[in-house]
Amino acid sequence: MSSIKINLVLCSVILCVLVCVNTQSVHRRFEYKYSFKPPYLAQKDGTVPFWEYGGNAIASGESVRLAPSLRSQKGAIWTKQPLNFDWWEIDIMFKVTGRGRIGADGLAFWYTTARGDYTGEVFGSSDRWNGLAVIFDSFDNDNKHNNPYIMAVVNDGTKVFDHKSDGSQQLLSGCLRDFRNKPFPTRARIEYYLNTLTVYFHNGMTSNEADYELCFRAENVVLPRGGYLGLSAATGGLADDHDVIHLLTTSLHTQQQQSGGQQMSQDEQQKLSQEYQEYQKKLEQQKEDYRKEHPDEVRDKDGEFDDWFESDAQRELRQIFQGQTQIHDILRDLNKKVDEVIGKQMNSLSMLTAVYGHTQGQPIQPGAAPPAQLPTLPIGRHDWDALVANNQIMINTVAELKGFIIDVSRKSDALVAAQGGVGGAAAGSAINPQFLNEMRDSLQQVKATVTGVAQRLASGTPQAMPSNFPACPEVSCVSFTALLMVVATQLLLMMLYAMYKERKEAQAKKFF
Ligand SMILES: [Ca+2]
Ligand SMILES: [Ca+2]
Repeated sequence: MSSIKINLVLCSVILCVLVCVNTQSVHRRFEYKYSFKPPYLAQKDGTVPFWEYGGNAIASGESVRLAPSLRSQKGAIWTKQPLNFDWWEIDIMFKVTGRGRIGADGLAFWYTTARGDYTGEVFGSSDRWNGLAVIFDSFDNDNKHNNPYIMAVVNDGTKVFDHKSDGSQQLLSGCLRDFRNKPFPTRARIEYYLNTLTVYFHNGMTSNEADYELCFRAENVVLPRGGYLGLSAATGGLADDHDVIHLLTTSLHTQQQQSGGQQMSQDEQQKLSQEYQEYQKKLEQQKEDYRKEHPDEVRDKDGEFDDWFESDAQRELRQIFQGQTQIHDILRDLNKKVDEVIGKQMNSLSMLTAVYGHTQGQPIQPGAAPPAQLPTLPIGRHDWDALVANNQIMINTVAELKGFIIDVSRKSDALVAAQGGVGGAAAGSAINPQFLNEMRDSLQQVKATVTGVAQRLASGTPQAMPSNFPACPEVSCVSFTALLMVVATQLLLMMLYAMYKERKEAQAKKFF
């Protein structure tokens, strides 16, 4: 027995060590040479340090517009150097915006062995790529109502991307997410570590950095080493603006890689830091030059308060979204708490049932709480009765509520019917049941009178009267058909009058 225990303890210790090693072994390093971000994203001459762009792409200090919202535009941006590390995490902040309810074509992130075209066929880049594409496809080419869609497509340089089916037969994995026209920039985090590719997505509905959700995770993904990073976008008949605000690359290293790498690259690190400082100096120099050349704008630049102001509409929108975010957080907390309360209630209920069964002398079921704990519960017969009585009261109240709701529903139905009548007074539904009853009574009376008259006519016709005698004795000189016609005319007049009256009343009611 003791040997088994020792084995168990040993196993758990080994597991713990393994987990600890696994989680602690990731070393992260920000790679500025494979990143861009505002401010001063593009330099004064329009270049982006360590990157090259082309096609219809335009870089500004704040973002890179890969493709503007004009028809048939294509553009891309690529790193100058291939990656010198195997595992990485890339965070892309982007905005796809357009005035249309649907947009096109989309944006793509690339990790490929060679830099692609600036005006290629696949979202602005080359087809038959060797490596990975993470595509944000806005337009639904196959009309399956499954776009905007985010997908990863791995290619070995031989496959041609199938636009007609939106790549649905070629994708590695993907998720349906709307990334167009969001209040805040949308974000994607693409992680490739130990041959596992994971894509997280931030839907841009909040400004909270932690609101990433998993789009997909794919294991055993083999990508070629030393690829170039790129971003591209394209428009078609429909067009969106495709703006990338930042691309931040972090290299991921295992423990062994880290120790080996550090020994190896002392010189290289020095060289890199020197290069970085030179770049910083160059930037400072450029800023200084700018100040000298534009003395009027210096005061503004010193303050840089222009960006701090916002219009009323912007403020309102921001406040609405902040409020929504708060509501969302509170609801999430509430949900958690309600779950806890329900769990506790279920526990108490099962315990109560056990106690009740015990006091009634019934055997406690095997699944219930252990009997050893029962006497410690401070619930007596009296409490139990009170609980049952309370329950009964609640049931009665619910029944009353139900009755009340049915009553209200019936009344509202009647009201709706009456409203319908007001809308179309000529319709038969405008006549209320009371009026119909009155009509029926008067019709009955008329019918009775007519029958009486007919009987009298039938019985009162004297046999003595010859058939050729004009049928106009002292009793009545009006024929039966004429009488019926008069009655019918009268009825018609009555009905018309009643309908007119109804309509007037309904119109009067409208103003209450
Ligand atoms: Ca498409
Ligand atoms: Ca589709």
